[in-house]
Amino acid sequence: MHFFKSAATVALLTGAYVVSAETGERGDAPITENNSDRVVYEAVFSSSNIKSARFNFTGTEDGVGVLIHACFTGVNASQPGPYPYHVHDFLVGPNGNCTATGAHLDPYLRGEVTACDADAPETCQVGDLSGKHGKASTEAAKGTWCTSYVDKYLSLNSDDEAFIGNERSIVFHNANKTRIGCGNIVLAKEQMSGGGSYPSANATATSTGEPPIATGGATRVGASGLALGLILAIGAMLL
Ligand SMILES: [Cu+2]
Repeated sequence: MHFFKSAATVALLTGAYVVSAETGERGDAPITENNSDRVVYEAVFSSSNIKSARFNFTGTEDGVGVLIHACFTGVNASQPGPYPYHVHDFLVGPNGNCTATGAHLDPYLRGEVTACDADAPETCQVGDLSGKHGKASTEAAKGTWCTSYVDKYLSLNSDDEAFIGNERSIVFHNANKTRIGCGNIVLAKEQMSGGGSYPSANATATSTGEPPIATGGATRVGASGLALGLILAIGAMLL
């Protein structure tokens, strides 16, 4: 066990050494904790340039970060891709006005000047989802394109500066950064029953319709975590 810990420390130090320091005025974004997988936020929207965009945000089994599922359907083929998308500061304005959403969620004041380095996501704007996890594919102009990932820097807790539930929105852009669709992030489900903070993987974390949700993903994470644990245990015995 000691060996693995040392290796991890070396990897961390090496990583820190090569990463460029485009950190926020207020420092790097901290990894968030206590994000319950019984809480679900959603953003669903359409516009003249995108038939539908659906986001589902939920906590994770271990409470670290936020699990995101997103699907984009029917982007107008005249809009150049791939498509950046972000969590923005404010709600959508009257008549679907995306300009009203303001800038990207950036509680650590990192700014826009230098592009996000996906290899150092803690240095990126918290709301820069496509910077950290990749832009939406042009496949979304031919049909539906979906993605799924855990973002370790968003929060589902209202006392966290990276909270996405306090009147935030999602904005979908074309490759020229023009805002071609936007929608508000709203609370879809909050299930507080049961004893522990982090229920088992088969706990209900469903929502209305697509995209398909956390339950399966959380189970898979659990299974692979178990497998990893076994491999580490066997490795330790061999040493
Ligand atoms: Cu944006």
